[in-house]
Amino acid sequence: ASIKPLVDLTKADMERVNQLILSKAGSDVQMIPEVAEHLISSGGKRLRPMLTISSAALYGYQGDNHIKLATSVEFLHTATLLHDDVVDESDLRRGKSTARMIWGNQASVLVGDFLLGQAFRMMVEVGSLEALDVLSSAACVIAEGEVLQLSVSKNMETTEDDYLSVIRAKTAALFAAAAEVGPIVANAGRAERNALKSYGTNLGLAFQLVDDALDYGGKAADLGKNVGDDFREGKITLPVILAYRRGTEKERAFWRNAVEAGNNSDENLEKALGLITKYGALSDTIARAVHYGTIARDALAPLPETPWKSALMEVIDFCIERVN
Ligand code: 2DE
Ligand code: MG
Ligand code: MG
Ligand code: MG
Repeated sequence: ASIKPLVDLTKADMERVNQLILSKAGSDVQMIPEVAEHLISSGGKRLRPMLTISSAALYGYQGDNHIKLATSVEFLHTATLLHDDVVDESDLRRGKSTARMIWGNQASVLVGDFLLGQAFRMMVEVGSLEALDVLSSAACVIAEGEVLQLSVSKNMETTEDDYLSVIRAKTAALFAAAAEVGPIVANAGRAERNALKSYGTNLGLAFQLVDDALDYGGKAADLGKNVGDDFREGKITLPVILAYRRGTEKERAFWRNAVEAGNNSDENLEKALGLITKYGALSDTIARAVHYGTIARDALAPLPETPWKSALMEVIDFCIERVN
């Protein structure tokens, strides 16, 4: 599966989005475009703004407002990444040094704040209070998800439900909002909005489940991020929850020592990976991604058969099969 059909269908609109991204990242304060463009031009997939463009097109939208909303969505996303790499103390993203490694944590947080502000200004330009409501709510929910994640970090008693609440908030909320503002701007009905919202939510859950599997099972060269970052951080993701639950008493003691007491050496990462493999925790994590992918597919099923719909369907499998 590929995102090529979606890329091809959204090409003309995404060129306009990219123009707007560059212009709205501009500032007389030189450091702002410098830091912003480092991340913006680093070869991200632009998946979220493509969801906005396509979900508007799906309902026959003809105007220009979807361009601004898609740009807002990408700015929200970029702001969260700048902040995320500070919170996670990450060194690598998209195969490059993170902004915080080059310009420092302070610049990363502050440029993220600038982009967040610009995102909201564009939403106001669009003038849809409903779109503003959906996207501003998503921003709050994302932050809530990150704080919830922080509050359960290094806690091996974290449940699968806790984990799902975290990823629903920190990742799926933005996918959902990106997909829901399309029908909003196109003046589609409530049922259509809910269909796209459900598609976005479940696609986002699948996306993060795969992200969390790749953090253990991926290759740094594909990922553009370091493998094992989640382990080193004491982040409790589904692969860890499953391996811990299925482990022997001795193995469970290993997890508590490694994660709760922070004994996260490379040797312990290897051992963790061994246990995750032993208990099939990565393939079960991917199986959960497939499960949410099916729900995303069902959400789109009632829509008329168009190239847009099949492109969005294919994105589900792409997100599940992706290696970066
Ligand atoms: C990705 O998780 C989650 C991203 C949300 C980050 C949001 C923050 C709050 P990962 P990767 C930090 C900021 C909120 C705003 C600006 C509204 O697994 O593996 O850490 O790509 O992602 O580092
Ligand atoms: Mg991170
Ligand atoms: Mg994070
Ligand atoms: Mg991750």
